[in-house]
Amino acid sequence: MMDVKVGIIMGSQSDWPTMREAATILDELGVAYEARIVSAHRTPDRLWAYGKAAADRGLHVIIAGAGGAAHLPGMMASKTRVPVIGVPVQTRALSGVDSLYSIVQMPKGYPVATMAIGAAGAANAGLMAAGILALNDPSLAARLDAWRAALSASIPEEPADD
Ligand code: RP5
Repeated sequence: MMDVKVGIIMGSQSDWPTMREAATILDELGVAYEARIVSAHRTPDRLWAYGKAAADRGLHVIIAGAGGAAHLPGMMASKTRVPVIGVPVQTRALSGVDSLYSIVQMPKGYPVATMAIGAAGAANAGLMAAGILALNDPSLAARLDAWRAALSASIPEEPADD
C-alpha cells in the first residue's frame, strides 16, 4: 500500500462535490490521499487531533476546503507545520467571496496557500499538492509533466464554430 502523504479535509459533506476535484486529480496522478470531514465549528476536537497528529503520521500536504466562515484551513495551519492549501468553497449567499476572504487573509506566521474559489481551486489544490510531492519523487514529477503536456496538447490553436 502507498504511503498517504496528502490529506484532503473539508468542513462538511456538502463540500465533497467540490473537494472531489482535488481527489480526482490525485487519482489521475497516482497520488495516495485520505479524505475526511473535519469542521472547525462542528468538530473542533477532531480538527485539533488531526492537526496534532498530521506531521507524525507522515502527511506532507493538507488540502483544506470550507465555505462561508471558512476557518478550517487557517485553524489547521495554526495547529501543524504541514503545508496547508486552502480551497474556498463556493457558497450560495455570497458566491464564495466570503470563503475566499475567510481563508486568504492569514496573519503573519500561519500561511495558507489559497486557491481560487470552487472547483477550479480544488483541482489546482490537487495539482499543487502533486507539485510539492514531485520535488522528491521523480516518477511523480514525470507523471505531472505528462499531465501538463496532455492538457496543453488538448487546446486547439484555432476556435471552432458551435
Ligand atoms: C462550512 O459550512 C462547510 O465548509 C460548508 O461549506 C458550509 C455549509 O455546510 P453545511 O451546512 O452544508 O453542512 O462549515
